[in-house]
Amino acid sequence: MSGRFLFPADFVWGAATSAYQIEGSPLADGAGPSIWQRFAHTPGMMANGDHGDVACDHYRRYRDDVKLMQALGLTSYRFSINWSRVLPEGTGRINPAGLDFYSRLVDTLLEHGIAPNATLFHWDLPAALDDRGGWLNRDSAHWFAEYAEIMFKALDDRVPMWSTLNEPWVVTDGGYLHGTVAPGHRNTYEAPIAAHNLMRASGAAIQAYRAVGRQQIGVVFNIEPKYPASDRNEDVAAAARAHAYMNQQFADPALLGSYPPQLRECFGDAWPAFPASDFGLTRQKVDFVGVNYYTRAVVRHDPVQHPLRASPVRQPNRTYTETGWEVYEQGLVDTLTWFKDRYGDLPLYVTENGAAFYDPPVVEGDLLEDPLRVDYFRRHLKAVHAAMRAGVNVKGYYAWSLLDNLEWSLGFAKRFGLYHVDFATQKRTPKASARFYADVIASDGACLAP
Ligand code: GBH
Repeated sequence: MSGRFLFPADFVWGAATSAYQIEGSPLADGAGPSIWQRFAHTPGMMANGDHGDVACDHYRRYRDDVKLMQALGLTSYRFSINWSRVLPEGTGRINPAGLDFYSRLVDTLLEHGIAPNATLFHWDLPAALDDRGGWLNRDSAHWFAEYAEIMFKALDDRVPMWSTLNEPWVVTDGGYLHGTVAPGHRNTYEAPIAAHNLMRASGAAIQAYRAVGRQQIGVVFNIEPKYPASDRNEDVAAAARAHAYMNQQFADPALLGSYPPQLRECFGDAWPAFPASDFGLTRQKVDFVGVNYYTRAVVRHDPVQHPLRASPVRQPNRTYTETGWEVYEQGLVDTLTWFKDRYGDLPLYVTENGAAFYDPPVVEGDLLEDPLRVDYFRRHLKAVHAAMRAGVNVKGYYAWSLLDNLEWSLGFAKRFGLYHVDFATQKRTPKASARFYADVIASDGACLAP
């Protein structure tokens, strides 16, 4: 048995989910509606008319789902909290039943030896706050800090790892620039404002944590390396713009206290003059950073694409997943090393990594074979190890996702789960990738060696 792919004994092995994608019962027990509740019930927004009213029914089946986590051997579980369960109007009045759901989930995880990793915001803003301008309102930083402090006071004695935001880029690019996710706006002027307020909110929540929290807090970014399609100057510059927009627009204000210059160049008039004093708020000491990695992009200059003047180029003879994303594990090595080079030697977690592929029909008693997903996980776990050998401080890995779930506006058809979910019966069936991941965890990665 080669020791080449052995991970340290304290390496965190996890799986991730998010509230609106799995919980169902979005209005149960006094919860208020979120913008995803609203968006998913707006005709035309969701593939196949899908919505999160039931999803994986995790709100009622969470005890069974924790057993599935235990069967994998997970040492940590990353979930998100639906803000409007706890604060139905987003601020002010607390709904004790909503708080209690997360308290029971946390206790159940701990009873099964699984460390809770809680994300405060995975895109489901309370609808009542959207009615007050949502992330375009500068008060959003205070609203978020108020909610965060309530959660810290309720759960920090039992939750060792917190994140403020999941993937703010998706919120602003999809939610404010292109309208593909909630709240569904298409406005070049709004996107940078929402982005800035999200990072002010993250900073305000971290400040609140330093006053009342005792464990670890960080923030989670989606990072996707951008490689130029050729070595021509215009393609190199296009890749740099795409990189600044997706990978630096959020991490730079959080970790360096500034924005990369390409953003002003792309947004022009729509780039606001942000008060210099805001960067003291955005830049807070974090205990770790979470990196969500799925794919890379190869980018060319494309003058008609507003605002980036850049387009992705499809690569011939490569494997693409069912969401159209290239399988490219070297991008994870490059991402982790880039992060360390730019932002310093912070503890990093891969907080999401996974792939949608079509799975064969479930046959009772047979293992559900998903060889492309197994291959995806194998390649990316080796890539994590390669980054660690190159000196990056990666402390854990979370597979996306524990369960097939609501893939946002793409609906239930795109399946990322280690466990297959039959959405008609709620039956969970392990895929071969679940067995593979359990073997990786049980062997500390030794089974990855050829
Ligand atoms: C994550 O977002 C989310 O956190 C999670 O909720 C979601 O279910 C999961 O991933 C799977 O989607 O090739 O030009 O289309 C993913 C963020 C950003 C990753 C866009 C892929 C592809 C760009 N994604 N990116 S493109």
